[in-house]
Formats: sequence, C-alpha cells, structure tokens
Amino acid sequence: MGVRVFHPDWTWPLWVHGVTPRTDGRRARVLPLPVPSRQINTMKDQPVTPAAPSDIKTRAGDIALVGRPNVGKSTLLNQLIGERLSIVTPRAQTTREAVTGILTTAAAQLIFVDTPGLLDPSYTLQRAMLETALNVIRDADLALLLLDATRPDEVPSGEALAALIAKEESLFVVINKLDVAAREDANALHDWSQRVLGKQAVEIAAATGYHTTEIIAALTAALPESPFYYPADDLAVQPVRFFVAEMIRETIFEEYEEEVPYASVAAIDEYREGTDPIFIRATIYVERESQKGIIVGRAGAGIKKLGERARAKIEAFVGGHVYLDLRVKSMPNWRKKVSSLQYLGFPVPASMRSEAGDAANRRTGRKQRQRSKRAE
Ligand SMILES: Nc1nc2c(ncn2[C@@H]2O[C@H](COP(=O)(O)OP(=O)(O)OP(=O)(O)O)[C@@H](O)[C@H]2O)c(=O)[nH]1
Ligand SMILES: [Mg+2]
Repeated sequence: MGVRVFHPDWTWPLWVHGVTPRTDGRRARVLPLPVPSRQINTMKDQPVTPAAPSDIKTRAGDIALVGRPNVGKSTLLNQLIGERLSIVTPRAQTTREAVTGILTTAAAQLIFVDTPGLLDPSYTLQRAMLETALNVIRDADLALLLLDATRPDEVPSGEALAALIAKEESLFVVINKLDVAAREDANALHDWSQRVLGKQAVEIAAATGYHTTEIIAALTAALPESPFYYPADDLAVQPVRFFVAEMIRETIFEEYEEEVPYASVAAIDEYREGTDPIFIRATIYVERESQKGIIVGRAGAGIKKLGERARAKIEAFVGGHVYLDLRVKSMPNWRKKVSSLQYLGFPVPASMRSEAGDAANRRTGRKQRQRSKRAE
C-alpha cells in the first residue's frame, strides 16, 4: 500500500504509477526514470488480473476527455480521479499532451485521457496538439465531449467534429460550468448537441463535481467487458519527470503573462533520485532572448521565485526534499519546428515528420542547385 503526502495548498498525488511509496521499508516501485514516456496507456496491451472477485465481470477501457480549449477537460479529469493530476489554468491551450488518469471502482476501470483542446492550428505545436487529441478520440473506447456553457459558440467543427461523429454510440456529451452559466446559453448547447450529434447532453460542473457521479455510472455501463489494465491503486501512467515538467510549466503560467507561458516548455535533464535532497536539473526553453530576460527577471529575481514555487509543488509530489536546478535557454521558434518538437519529446505525427523531411530536402536541393550554379 502507498502513502499520500500533501502540500497544504496542493493535492498533487504521490500515488501515481511509478512512484508508489511503500510502508514496509522496501524501496518504492519506480519506473526507469531517465526514459521519458510521452505515450499513453503503454501498459494497456497487457491486461492485469482483475482486482475484483473472479465471478464478477469487470469492465475497463479508455475514455477520451475532449473539447475546445478551456472548456474544463483537465478540471474534469482531476475531479473524476479525485487528485490534481493535470494542470489547470484560466488560460486556453494549457494542456499540450495527453494526460492519463485511472479511476478503479469495484467492477470497472475507467482510464480517462485528458487531451489538448480541439483548436484551429496555426503553427506546428498546435497541429501536433490537435493530432494528439484526434488520435486519442479515434483510439479510445469512449469519448466524452465537453461543451462550455459560458461560451455557447465554442463548439467543435471540421475534422474534430467528424472524428466525434464517427464515434457513434460511444460518444457522450456534457455541458460544463453550469454553476456559473446562463440558462439560455446551456439550452443553446443542448440544441446543438441534439441537432448536430443526435445526443442528449448532461449538465455538469467539473469544478464542483455536480453530476459527475451520473457521468461515471453512464460511462461504466458503456465500457466493454475486460480485465483491468492497471493495478487497482494506480492513478496515473506517466513517469514522475512528466509531472515535474508540468508543475514547472504550470508555475510559469501563474507567474508570467501574455505570450511567455505559451513560448515556454520545461525539459527535465536530470533526475537523481538516490540523493537527499532529490536532485532535479531542468531547462526552460523559450523562443527568444527577450523572453529569457523576462523569465530570469531583474538580478535573477524572476527565476528565483519561479524555482521556489515550482520546488514546493514538486516536493509535495515526490514527498521529499528537492534541489531544483533551473536554467533558461532560448530555442528559436521551437513551436514551429518539427525537429525542435521531436527534440523536446512531443509526439509528432508521421505525416508532419515527412513534411519536415521534405522541407529539409527541398532546402538541401535548393542549396545544391545554388552551389552547382555557382560552380558553373
Ligand atoms: N465556474 C467553473 N469554472 C470551471 C469549471 N470547470 C473548469 N473551470 C475553469 O475553466 C478554466 C479552464 O479549465 P481547464 O480545466 O484548464 O480547461 P481545459 O479544457 O483543460 O483547457 P485546455 O487545456 O487549455 O484545453 C479554469 O479556470 C477552470 O477553473 C466549472 O465547472 N465551473
Ligand atoms: Mg487542459
């Protein structure tokens, strides 16, 4: 069994797959840490023995949490799992990668996959984010579409809408933020859901838990019969370093305004666990030297505060002292370059990788032509 450690202001779970502290004095079960895993449900191919008695038929499967940016997908994941697994900010496009949270009940294992918002991409990172969300929708057993009752015009369209319609019977729709929404706006979304998707939407408030029990019951009934894919006390599948990087990124959203959080990404260079304090070396990449200056701040005051706040979250998460060595570097236009995204570990779809290869070949070809012209 594990132990949970909470920071007074935070409920980051310690009880995630790969960081299950033990009370029997033996070492915690830890995934090989230097290997970043940006994949989802890596263990799903090998179901584990059901935790429930063998005469009970268990149900299990993936449920994609999807919707336009800022509709409350990550808030809902955290509410359903009962822990703060996925980062939440008031700003759109917070989530960039799929985040998996596992809810195990007596007879069912609901593997929720939080996704980046379904947006209209204008640069490469956004295209990779959209592609991630579309892939999760396609691969998941069920999809739960969130609509935001405070913004009734924000509904999926185009490719995303087509992917949702293709889910047919395995698509469920909820209208979120009912705690603050106007009735006529919620009604407009009910009409849209009925008209476009042929679905009766359920009203929820992810922030308060309103109607989430009903959602869990409806999803459970729709899951396929299956053994559990994960041990019953696992909550997450991504390695510690993923959550550490996300905590740094969330703190950047809290500390800086405008473009800086969007131009920032955190990479964990080193995670040395056998030491006290745990040694973590991380780099924040920004797109321009000027953004580097903003993060570092006057006489380093900015990065000092950022480091202290991020460290407090990480310490609560790992349940021990942490030495956080934080640096800032500029990686020009990293959000627009396939090679930079790959270097940073983002899942870049094969179609985009070949485009990058083609572009590089075109550049090389152009250079070769220029060289041969000059030689003539
Ligand atoms: N009042 C209210 N606010 C909510 C509710 N659910 C989410 N929010 C707020 O909506 C904002 C966005 O929430 P997120 O959970 O980050 O939304 P998201 O869909 O994951 O956003 P992206 O990751 O950017 O796509 C935050 O400020 C949340 O606190 C709700 O039920 N009621
Ligand atoms: Mg999110």
